[in-house]
Amino acid sequence: PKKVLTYGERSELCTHPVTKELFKIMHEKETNLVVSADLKTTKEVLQVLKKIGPHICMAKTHIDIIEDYNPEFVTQLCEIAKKHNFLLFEDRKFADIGNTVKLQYSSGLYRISDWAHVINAHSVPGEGVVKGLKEVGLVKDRACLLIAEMSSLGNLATGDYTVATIKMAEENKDFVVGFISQKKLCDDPTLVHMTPGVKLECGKDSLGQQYLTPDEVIGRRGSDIIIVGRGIVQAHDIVKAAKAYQQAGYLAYQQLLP
Ligand code: S5P
Repeated sequence: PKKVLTYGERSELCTHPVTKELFKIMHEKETNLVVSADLKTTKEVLQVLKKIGPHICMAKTHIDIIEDYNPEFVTQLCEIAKKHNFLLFEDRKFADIGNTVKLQYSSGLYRISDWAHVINAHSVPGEGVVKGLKEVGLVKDRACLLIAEMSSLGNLATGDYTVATIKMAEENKDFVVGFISQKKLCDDPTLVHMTPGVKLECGKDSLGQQYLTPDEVIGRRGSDIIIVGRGIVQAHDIVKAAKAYQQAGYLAYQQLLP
């Protein structure tokens, strides 16, 4: 069996600045937790991130959920991220032709490429989606994750679609740094696997979301990062919840090490 590398070792192997930084943060802060701050006001998002910043390696946003968006919000978001040493991931799930995603990434109200270290894309349009995003992101040292699998019931990102997505990532490693997936999909230690649909107890919601535990995702399925939304942001005590996910995710990782 292959030796499992530490986050520190993987950081050294990475040539992309974003994964190099991400694995370094994971190593130093002892966390493989990404919080999904799916909240409707700038105040709520900032409050949550200020509180749980020490426990996360990255914050995932859905910027288009926010009702009182203003550019000052992004300035504050960047300040908190810097202070607590975590990266920003806008979960935009780009899924159009290259020319359109290029505009969506760089322009409009949100100017995502100005502030998000990481974005993600569906592979369904074909390689043009990556090429378009790359034209904006490469010069800014940004990174992209491809959605190779999904957590939701009955999703179509399976089988040959997943295989073709892995190939698309491997062929665009200057910009694509890994996957949104439900398990480890390839052995390249410089590619990162991030898994949503995580709660301390498995189960589902009423709209097809399916949950796995941190132990299952990191320990058994070999993913690198747990993405947790409602498990943290809807908890009675969000700091306590963030600590619990940080601990569960990190312990599962440590148990894999030689
Ligand atoms: O397959 C996926 C991919 C993503 S990025 N399933 C998901 O749930 N997500 C996102 O992860 C989703 O958009 C949401 O922001 C988060 C999961 O939230 P939770 O509240 O169910 O933990």
